[in-house]
Amino acid sequence: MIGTPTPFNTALTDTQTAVEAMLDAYLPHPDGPEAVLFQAMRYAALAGGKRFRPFLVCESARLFGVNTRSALRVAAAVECVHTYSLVHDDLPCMDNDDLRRGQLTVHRKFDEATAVLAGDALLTLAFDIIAGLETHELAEVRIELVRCLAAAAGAHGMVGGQMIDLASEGASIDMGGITRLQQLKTGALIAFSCEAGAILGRGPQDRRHALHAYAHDMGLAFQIADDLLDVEGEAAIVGKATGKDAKAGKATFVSILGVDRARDQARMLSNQAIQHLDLFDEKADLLREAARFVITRPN
Ligand code: GRG
Repeated sequence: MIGTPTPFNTALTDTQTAVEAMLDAYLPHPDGPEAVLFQAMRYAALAGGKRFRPFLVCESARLFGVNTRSALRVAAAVECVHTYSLVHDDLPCMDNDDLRRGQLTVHRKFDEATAVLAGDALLTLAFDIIAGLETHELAEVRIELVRCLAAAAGAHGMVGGQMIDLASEGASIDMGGITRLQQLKTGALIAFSCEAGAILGRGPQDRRHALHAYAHDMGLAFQIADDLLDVEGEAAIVGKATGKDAKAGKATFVSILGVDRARDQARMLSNQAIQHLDLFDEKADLLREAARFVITRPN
């Protein structure tokens, strides 16, 4: 999936391995009358995926000298929230998808009720992991992480964005509307992932703001790339059905701007994201690479 071994690809692969080991340790093993729920949680969370948000957590944490175990716990928590959102997004009452990360979606493999419960349990597991003493010795840091993750995932973040997305199907939506929708639906969790390192490392406000600005532009570039993959990508490589946005009559960056302008916009945002990192030294090079990766990724 990742291609030739560049420093960025190697670091992303290392994060994938480490976060998957962490998820494996925290996810319950199928046992007892609720075994199917545990099986579904493991099926969803250990199915691959780029682990891009965990990578952002780990790299932002490295900028502030945070220990690896703390960063990986937050990374695993973010991935639990992201996985829950995908499981629920795929349900028949939402996007009604059969394929995710190259395998059957959770409700198709198990059933709808199990998929709803597995998503719920992944979301709550995330907060259990973050609140644990091993995440940070200071309760105020753990509370800030909980509060910021809740804000990113909830009604004023990802869930709110999903609601706007559902409500705007078939409706006309302009560039401002689609930008806000995507900032909430995809951008908020990406922004939390980038800021989590600064929270863990108690970084100064100017560096936190710089990471926020970086995440803002990169999140939008990530979403435009996703819209382009839906138009141009092959399902076998993307790991999910493509061409869905146009079929559903959904407004996207590509439907509003067209393919060429959307690609230019993604490039511009990726460059702008990199400029926001100017106050960091070469320790931020992998985050600079990440901003390039989001617009060139194959899935
Ligand atoms: C159901 C509460 C709720 C929210 C759903 C994030 C989301 C909101 C839905 C996902 C739908 C989607 C395809 C959004 C586009 C951007 C996105 C989040 C893509 C998937 O993320 P990747 O590419 O996936 O990081 P992997 O599989 O690599 O983890």
